[in-house]
Amino acid sequence: MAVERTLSIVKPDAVGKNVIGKIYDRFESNGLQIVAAKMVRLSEEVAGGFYAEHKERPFFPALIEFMTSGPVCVQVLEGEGAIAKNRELMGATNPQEADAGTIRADFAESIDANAVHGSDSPASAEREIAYFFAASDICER
Ligand code: IDP
Repeated sequence: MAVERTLSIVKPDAVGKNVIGKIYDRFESNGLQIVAAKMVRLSEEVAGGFYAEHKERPFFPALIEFMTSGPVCVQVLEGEGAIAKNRELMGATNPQEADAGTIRADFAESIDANAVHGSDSPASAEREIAYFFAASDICER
């Protein structure tokens, strides 16, 4: 399997619960390395641009309100099959439907506040990484 990079976000609910380290441990214990990371408070403009594909969905205003409600941790994860591996570790979008032992099953309450984001395809990963990081921000390890 090819080594890939994917964009991950620890969302405001998980940062607020003080479980950043527990979530990072899921990545590091499962073959993913953090090659760039920062904590930021997203503006409405930045959050809206990130989730532009959902702009017409009914949940978009609530999503932006939530994503700007507190700081987030944004990181680039690298590893073999990193995009699918991260999605597997995250679990289903709705934590009530997420498999036991996944990040969302263990740390998230609801579909609105579901602890983490992860790119869902190579094209999204490329766009999302570039949205938050310059090439020079990403460290070779
Ligand atoms: P993903 O985060 O699992 O990739 P997406 O479908 O890309 O899921 O949706 C982005 C985010 O929008 C979700 O993580 C969730 O927070 C929110 N969301 C998606 N669908 C719904 C919904 O039906 N109701 C409320 N929020 C939703």
